[in-house]
Amino acid sequence: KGQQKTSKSRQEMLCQMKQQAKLRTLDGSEQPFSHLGFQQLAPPKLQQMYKTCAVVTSAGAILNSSLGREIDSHDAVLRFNAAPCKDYERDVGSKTTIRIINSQILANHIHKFNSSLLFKNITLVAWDPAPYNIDLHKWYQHPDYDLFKPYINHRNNFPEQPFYILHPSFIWNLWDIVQSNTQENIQPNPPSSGFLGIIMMMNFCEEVHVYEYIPSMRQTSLCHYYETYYDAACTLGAYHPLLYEKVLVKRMSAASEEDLKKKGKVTLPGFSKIKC
Ligand code: NCC
Repeated sequence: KGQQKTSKSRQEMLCQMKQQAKLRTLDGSEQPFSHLGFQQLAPPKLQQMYKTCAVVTSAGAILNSSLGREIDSHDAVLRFNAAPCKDYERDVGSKTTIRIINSQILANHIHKFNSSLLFKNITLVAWDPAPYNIDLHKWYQHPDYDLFKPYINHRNNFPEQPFYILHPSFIWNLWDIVQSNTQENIQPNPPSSGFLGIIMMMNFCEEVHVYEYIPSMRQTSLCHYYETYYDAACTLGAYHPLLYEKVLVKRMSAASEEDLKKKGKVTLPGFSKIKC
């Protein structure tokens, strides 16, 4: 009773993650990208290792957390899309090492991808929902939002800035892992940037500290800490299988009740620390 027969232990889930969620970015070795010169265009593979990392979600609940100092104490800090630090340093910190951006950021001019300081002097990782069957030709012709033209431009204009595109196989592998650990049928849409980022960081951090992904006692329907827009779906999910991602992250984590409640923080071991 209670325990479901099909549910894996924490260790088994971590092991599945380590074995099936190796980071993969577009390297131009496949068509149509090889023909388009992506082999020369893509930067050298990401391989720096960090000891401790922070993943800072954009949830409204991080407001009034005073977590900024703790977040900045990590060796690397991951942020999402257009989430700012300026004016929110006390709660979210001021250090950014990597930013995951969905293709709307590249395609939609309101985000000023080319000129905004949010996207300068950091590593960028972009993604777009490709078809589940990973038909790269179809994806290139019909991305959800056109990220390829802005990517090519940006790589040519700022060749020194590390800028990657997630390989769709990484994204859909993660979806498969969420589904394989969930009783219900989840929606056939990619995981949220938050989940992609958490698992990406497990690839090159010994310890991953995730803030306000699993909601703290400050849980609110305020969608983002940086704008006054209220929608509970931001925290629980509509398009993305967010709720199921969060259940999985919580099951994989080793966090005290206190860290969860007060900080909305869970800690995950990096792949290098998982023994299978
Ligand atoms: O909102 P978004 O995500 O940029 O948030 C980044 C990640 O933080 C986690 N989050 C956010 C808010 C909240 N209340 N609770 C949370 O747990 C999630 O893990 C989320 O992924 C995205 O995933 O890329 C998303 O992007 C926005 C939007 O495109 C960008 O902010 C750019 O404006 C999407 N919103 C819309 O398309 C309207 C959102 O669905 C997902």
